[in-house]
Amino acid sequence: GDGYDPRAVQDKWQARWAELDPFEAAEDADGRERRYALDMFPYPSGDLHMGHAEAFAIGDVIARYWFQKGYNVLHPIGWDSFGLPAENAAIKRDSHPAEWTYANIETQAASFHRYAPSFDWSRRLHTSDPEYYRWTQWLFLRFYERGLAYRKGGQVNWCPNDQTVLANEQVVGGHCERCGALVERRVLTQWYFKITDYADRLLDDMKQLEGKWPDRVLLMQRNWIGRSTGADVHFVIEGRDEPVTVYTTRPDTLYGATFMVVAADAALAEEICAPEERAAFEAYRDEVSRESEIERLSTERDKTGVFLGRYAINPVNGERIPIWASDYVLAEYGHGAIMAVPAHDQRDLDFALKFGLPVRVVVDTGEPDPAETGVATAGDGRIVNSDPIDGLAKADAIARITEILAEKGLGRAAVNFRLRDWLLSRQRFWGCPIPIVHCEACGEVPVPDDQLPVRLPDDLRGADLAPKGASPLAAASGWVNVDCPKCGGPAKRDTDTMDTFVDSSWYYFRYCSPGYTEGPFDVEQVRKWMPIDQYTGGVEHAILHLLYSRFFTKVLYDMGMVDFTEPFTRLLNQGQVILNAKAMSKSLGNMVDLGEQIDRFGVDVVRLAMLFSGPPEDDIDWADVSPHGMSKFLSRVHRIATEVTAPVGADPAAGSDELRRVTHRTVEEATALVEVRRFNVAISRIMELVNATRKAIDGGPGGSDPAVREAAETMAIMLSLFAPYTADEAWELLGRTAPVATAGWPAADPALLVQESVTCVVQVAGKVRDRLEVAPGIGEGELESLALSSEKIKDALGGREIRKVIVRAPKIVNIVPA
Ligand code: ANZ
Ligand code: ZN
Repeated sequence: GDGYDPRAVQDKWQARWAELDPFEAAEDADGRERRYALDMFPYPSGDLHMGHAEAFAIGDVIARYWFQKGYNVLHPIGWDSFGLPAENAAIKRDSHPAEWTYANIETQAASFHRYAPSFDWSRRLHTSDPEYYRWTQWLFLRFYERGLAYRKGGQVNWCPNDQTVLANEQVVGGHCERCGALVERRVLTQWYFKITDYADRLLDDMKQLEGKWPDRVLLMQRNWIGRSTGADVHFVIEGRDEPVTVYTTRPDTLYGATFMVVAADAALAEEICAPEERAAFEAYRDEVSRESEIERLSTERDKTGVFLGRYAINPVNGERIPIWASDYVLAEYGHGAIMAVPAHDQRDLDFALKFGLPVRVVVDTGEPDPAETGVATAGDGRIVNSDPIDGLAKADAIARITEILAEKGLGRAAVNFRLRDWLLSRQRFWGCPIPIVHCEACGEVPVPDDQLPVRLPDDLRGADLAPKGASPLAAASGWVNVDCPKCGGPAKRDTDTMDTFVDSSWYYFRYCSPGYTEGPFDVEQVRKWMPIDQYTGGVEHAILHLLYSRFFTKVLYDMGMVDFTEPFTRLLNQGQVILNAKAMSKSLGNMVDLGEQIDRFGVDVVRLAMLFSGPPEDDIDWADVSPHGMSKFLSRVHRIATEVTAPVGADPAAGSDELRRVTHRTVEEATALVEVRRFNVAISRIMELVNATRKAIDGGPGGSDPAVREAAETMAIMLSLFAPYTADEAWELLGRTAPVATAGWPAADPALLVQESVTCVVQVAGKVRDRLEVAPGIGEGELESLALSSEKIKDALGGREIRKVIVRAPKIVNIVPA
């Protein structure tokens, strides 16, 4: 363009900012209000990509806006640097995972410096640093002391490729979330966090987040926790002392239960199976053990199952019903056994029709017989065939039958959650070691706080880390064998490492006092900075990371370490950057390279193109953005800055009123738009101001008009949120001292926001007697007194009394004399 080279400007300012460091948060309370802007910290896999560029541009607009507003802003950065890819890279390259990890961190840090988010670099942290994971271990021990970290044996998801256990959340459609391998089930003893103890609070505290978090995220959290209410009902089993309890959300349908189903993989099925059915049962159970939970819950699949040769007694009518085993009942939900009501539950109906079991309608919904249509009737209606509750509607029937069950000791009201405890052990190397020692004499012994961190050994590398089905740490005998901290006898370290979601559940606390050595964070600093005002990141973290962070915060609250229960006051999920309506991926070969885009167009153009393409929540199709258009716009701003000749400090009130009105209206509107995160529209307002300023220079008062300077300075400050390099260059050209980033957000002068006056017609007895110039927003009372004090009106009234005054502000006043 015309003398504007965005890349040269970028290089110049990047070097200067390195010295200025304008974004360090102030340690001491200096009277300013604080704001905490957090971006989800990156995983160091290679260099930054387009997705990072978008997320961090959005988070940066918010932080920079707060800097301009004069707040004391905390806007930190760090790395989520434990995890499998580093380990896989180390195996391939015969190196240590730390080498790959920290090299990538440096690459990303350098790219960030160029991309210029307003980070406080002094607070940088890496979760794989011993100074960080020391405190991850400390927190684990506090959870352990509270009974919130425990070991149990049970069926777990096992990835045969990564040779590690996976949390339920990491199994997507029956496959490993990371590598795509078909997940198997294994019985293993593993560490868990007891997040289920917090299920109610995780649900109820979402009230604090309504309207502040995206609705769909709240919905996903709610569904994941999955609270349902109903009743536990006890069924006596013929030939067994203990009754079997089932959980049902529809106790009103109890009289319609025609069989019972036990999860094929539940211990109960194994126990009660009659000898003559055992062979068939065991064959079936082995089949089921290879199925994923998703497959099992699918309503599309043909139902399968076996009869267990045993009967249960329906507690309310004494009916004898057969007990079956099937895969559609899950061992780990409710009690792992259900009462089947085929008339009103589709899964039960499919099963009944397949195996010739009876179907009995107990709710008359007015729909045709399910036994004939094959469609269960799940809606409300009148209860029938259920003596004590006949005639009642669903809600009343549920209440009444639950009462009856409770009175007779046959059951009670119950609540169930879909949420399970958080499986946190991983049989991999590059993670935070679990600070527990196993002693033959003492059992599980926590590593004392003063012996933390339990460091990862640094002599394992390459092939030592290859998956073997047990943690690679088990092979490091020098590391594993220790003296028991309690009795001094021979003991072994726990060889599992923690799920990396543990590391990311508390990093934002650490940012408040990153060098703190007395605990995970300085309680006073957290009190000062938190909760976080704005959290920005991808919707892929809508469930787990946010749920786990909320859980950690509540535990810290219960420990008295923080005084709030929700860590993230506001949440923004940015859209994806896509290409030609398709997600970018390595496999599709349609990745747009961020570095290359920046080399071609410069950082400001890339940032602006992202932010201008639409609201931050929407996907950006990179095929639709116009870097050239953004480039032209920035060179127009640059040119205006070179053409201002009015001196610094010139009183704008002496300048063009017309341009000043545009400037102040732009400030007013852009501020409101930034507040509601409509950055794209805010940018178009700035573009309009640029147009108006261009016109004022070319065809109006010219560059010496102080109003032109005011407009140019205003656009530079506002532009600093979106295109910081160009903004600083313009600011300097305008004779101001850099950086513009903390120049102060402009305030709109209300007087300049008022539209020019409108003409009000004043009538006496229907005749126009005067015309007044008034403000368009004038109040009725003010307009009436203005009209009555007019000399012309007083003359027209000639001393007559007034019967009525009709005011239609701001256009008409009609005076009716007596
Ligand atoms: C009888 C019944 C009649 C049911 C009816 C539903 C409708 P949510 O809302 O998900 O909690 N159920 C209970 N435990 C189960 C398990 N371990 N595996 C699979 N299904 C199980 O659903 C609770 C309902 O799911 C329960 O209510 C039970 O079926 C089934 F007209 O009991 B219902
Ligand atoms: Zn011991």
